[in-house]
Amino acid sequence: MDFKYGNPTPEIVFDAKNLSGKPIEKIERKIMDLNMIFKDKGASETMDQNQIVYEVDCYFPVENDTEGGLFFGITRIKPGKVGDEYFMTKGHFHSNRDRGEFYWGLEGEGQLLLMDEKRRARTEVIKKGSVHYIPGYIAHRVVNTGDTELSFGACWPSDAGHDYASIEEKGFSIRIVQKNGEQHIIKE
Ligand code: PAN
Ligand code: ZN
Repeated sequence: MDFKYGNPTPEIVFDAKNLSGKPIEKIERKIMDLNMIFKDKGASETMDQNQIVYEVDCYFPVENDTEGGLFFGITRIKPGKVGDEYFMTKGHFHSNRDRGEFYWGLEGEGQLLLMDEKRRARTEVIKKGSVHYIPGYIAHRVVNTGDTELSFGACWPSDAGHDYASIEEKGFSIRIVQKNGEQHIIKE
């Protein structure tokens, strides 16, 4: 690594729309990848399976599983609903449960759902300028409750890993739905 003082070229640059610079890994999640997470399976099955729900641009400066390293990502969630439930990320615990993470809001507005292993859940409003510390042992998911794209940044340890299976199996204990034009939290 070059430690020259004042190197004018940053490794990567970001805005609310993308990440660029060094090689960036792009992940797309479509309705077909997310049928299991929404409550109304009938509604998701009738939608265009190729519709993109969210995209993630990731910068992995070190190998996956490196102890002491960090990863960086920008997630953009489209506005939309499956039935009355807003578009959202899959959500996960970290495989190495004690690994924490920072999220910060860039554009749009939504809710960050946080749930511990006893399924106790709470929410934080995520919007431009909000910063969220997600401690270890806490599952996290972001829901776009607005009518514009919601984007947020994330930084997590390179040896955190993602446990999606627990969430696919049992879900979160709360969901965010729209009723009479307003957002509501419902318990599972
Ligand atoms: C984030 C998430 C990203 C997409 O970078 O991976 O927002 O959400 P899902 O991974 O739940 O599909 C993060 O939390 N990394 O650990
Ligand atoms: Zn995470």
